[in-house]
Amino acid sequence: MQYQKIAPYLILAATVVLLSACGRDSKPENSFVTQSRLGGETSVNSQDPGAFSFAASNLDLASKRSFLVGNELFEAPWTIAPASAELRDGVGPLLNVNACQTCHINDGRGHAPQDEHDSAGSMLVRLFRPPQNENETALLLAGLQGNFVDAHYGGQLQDHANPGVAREAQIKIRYHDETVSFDDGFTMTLRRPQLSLVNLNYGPLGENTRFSPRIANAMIGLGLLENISEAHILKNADPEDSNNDGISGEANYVMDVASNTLALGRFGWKAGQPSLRQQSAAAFNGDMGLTTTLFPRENCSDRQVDCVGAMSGVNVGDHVEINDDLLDFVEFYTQHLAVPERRNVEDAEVLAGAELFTRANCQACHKPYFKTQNKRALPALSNQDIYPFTDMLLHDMGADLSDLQQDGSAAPQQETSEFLASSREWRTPALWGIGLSSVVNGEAAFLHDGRARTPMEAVLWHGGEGQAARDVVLTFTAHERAQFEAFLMSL
Ligand code: HEC
Ligand code: HEC
Ligand SMILES: [Ca+2]
Ligand SMILES: [Ca+2]
Ligand SMILES: [Ca+2]
Repeated sequence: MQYQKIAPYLILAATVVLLSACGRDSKPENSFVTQSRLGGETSVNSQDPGAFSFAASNLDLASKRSFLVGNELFEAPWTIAPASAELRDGVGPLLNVNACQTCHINDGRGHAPQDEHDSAGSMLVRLFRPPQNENETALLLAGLQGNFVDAHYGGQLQDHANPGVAREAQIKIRYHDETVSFDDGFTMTLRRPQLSLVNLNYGPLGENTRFSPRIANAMIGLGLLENISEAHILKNADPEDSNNDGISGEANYVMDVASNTLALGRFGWKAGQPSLRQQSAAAFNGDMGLTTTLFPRENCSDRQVDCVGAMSGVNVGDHVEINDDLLDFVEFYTQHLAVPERRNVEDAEVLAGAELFTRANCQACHKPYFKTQNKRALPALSNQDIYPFTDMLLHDMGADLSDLQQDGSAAPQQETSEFLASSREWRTPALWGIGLSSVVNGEAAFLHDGRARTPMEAVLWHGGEGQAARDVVLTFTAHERAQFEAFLMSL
């Protein structure tokens, strides 16, 4: 009797020993196929609409309290100055919205307007222009200037303003349907966006001003990405494509405002920000009209007189609207949102889908595995085996995804950039949590401008260095497409 009870365990133990002995699954970098804890020990088990809002599960209690303070600052709206809640005032005069969470919906991604009548509530439009003379070109080449911006409207379009100040304009997006055919004849309809700004309140845009529309990213696992060593990221860079695989990941180097030096870019769709602190301070400034020690000037251009003259929420004793203590909490919050665990990792269809992901060479850019470095100040984020599915590098994704011709014009347009990222280059986005995106935000959209309604649509827009992977996907049969999507939705 005893024997019967013990035997299955013996067999199981023997199998485990055998499996780990054969090597393949024992190394963390090879085990992404059945790995469910994508964020290492930070991972949480949830598939609810709140799945992206948890603190890293390995945070200690005191740190969880800091996280909650940061969460409050991320979620609650800021008010117009002067207000009684004086630590929380100073929003505007120009802004997109008055809370971080309005764009990062439920700590998840944003979306693009559904049609030309819908508002752009969780996205923004950056405004770039090409350099106009040799001096400006030299500044770009030296990395001293990330880009040049519109003379009247600055580097970002704010579509809201406080009373008494005119908003800059409204964002309108129209879509044109396009059909893509798989090799077996199955077709899918993609929507190509065409962007225009209407009701421009500060005169016409500069003749060469180009639009770079961007939806808000999901907030999960960002502190882990910040804690991958620069050396590990650069190991995958291959700017000249010396291994001849058609893929030439490149690092962005961007201005670190606090130290006034160039640093590896990690955040934003073009890796234009070096750290979560600077990205958050830039969001306070550009998206909400709130000043910090990193960005102490309101986001008004010199020609926006009402904006320059409006009252700000500078508190007695401070020179800025958000002091460093508050910024510390927001930084801590953005570092410590947990990554949800994968679902159905042992499901046969999902396992087959993982094979197809590898067959299409998606992992050439969407790198499954990194180990984070050891940072004493950030114990929860240290030494973690993580599976983000990004290389954190820039790739040329082709003309369809370029910042040029966004207005639908056919005339050739001069190149724009964000530091080293050209109009066609984007940082590989992490894929962890992607299968829960629409649970968290019912309108979740994909790619930098939210044109894709599903992860599969996002894949079908891959051009440039991503074209070969997309072309493999077009050969998939109906059953393979289902397996491939099952794998993506398991992430
Ligand atoms: C108007 C919408 C909007 C608001 C409000 C907003 N964000 Fe964002 N957020 C974005 C967009 C769009 C991006 C991508 C930016 C880019 O590519 O340049 C982004 C990117 C980020 C990232 C980097 C994510 C990544 O994966 O690289 C962080 C961190 C972030 N935002 C934090 C904040 C914080 C903190 C606040 C509030 C202070 C905030 N955001 C408010 C739209 C917004
Ligand atoms: C050459 C590098 C490269 C390859 C290969 C590649 N991708 Fe991407 N992927 C990117 C980049 C860069 C983006 C962002 C493009 C943009 O936003 O315009 C992206 C975006 C995505 C998105 C949307 C993510 C989001 O947050 O909106 C998905 C899903 C995706 N890729 C899946 C895949 C799959 C599946 C494959 C294999 C068939 C693949 N990719 C192959 C670089 C690559
Ligand atoms: Ca302000
Ligand atoms: Ca502006
Ligand atoms: Ca290469």
